[in-house]
Amino acid sequence: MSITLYELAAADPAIRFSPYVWRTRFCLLHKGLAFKGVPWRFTEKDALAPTGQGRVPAIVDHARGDRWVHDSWQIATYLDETHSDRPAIMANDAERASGRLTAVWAETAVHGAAMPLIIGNLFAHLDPKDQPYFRQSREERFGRTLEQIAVEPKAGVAALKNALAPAEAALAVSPFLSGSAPGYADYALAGSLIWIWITAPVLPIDPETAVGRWYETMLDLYDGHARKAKLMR
Ligand SMILES: N[C@@H](CCC(=O)N[C@@H](CS)C(=O)NCC(=O)O)C(=O)O
Repeated sequence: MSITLYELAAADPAIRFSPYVWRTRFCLLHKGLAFKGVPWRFTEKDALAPTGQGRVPAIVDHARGDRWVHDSWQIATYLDETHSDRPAIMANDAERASGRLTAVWAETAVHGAAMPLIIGNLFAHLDPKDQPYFRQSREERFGRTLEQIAVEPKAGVAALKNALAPAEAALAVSPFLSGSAPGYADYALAGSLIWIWITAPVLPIDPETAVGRWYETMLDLYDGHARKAKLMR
């Protein structure tokens, strides 16, 4: 295996649900690099000590002297720079700029809209050793209890659909956010939607929308790689 990928896991280690790790998975598949996912829990900060921080994704590139790289954006640009003999994830400045915009939009607007829908079910499926840490860090971040953040599934799905309006408009006129073929912008939003799809208590994406049709295509990519994800429902 040329790359080890540390990825957030639930109590069930087969459930790998981080949106940022899913972005990295797509980037590794795009590059055609073989990788092995290692389950990691929020509280296992020691395992990431070589990165000097406590978040995943983090990769170890065994073909490049066991080099550690963390952060989904840094990993994407690292893979393009270091494995430049393989297909580019972002071929030029324009693709890097639009890929970055989509990633930051997804992790702010889309994540913010999805949180009330998923937070209860997500918390219930966490490893028990992670639950106190997750509750405390998220309640501090949002200034409310998990129970106060959560909403009924119907309201949550509607808020998510509303937040996805920019992508709905883009995908009504283009097969992919990156144009005629999938690229970083697609991997960024797909990573976020896979996180929501895995953690939501109900099916969160309407299949009869442009986003829904594109999402099915993203699940089919690379031999249906993401379709095999284990869900929390
Ligand atoms: N900017 C980072 C964000 C990574 C991130 O926030 N990862 C979450 C998992 S989804 C994490 O590891 N959180 C650890 C924690 O909250 O302590 C990236 O793009 O990779």
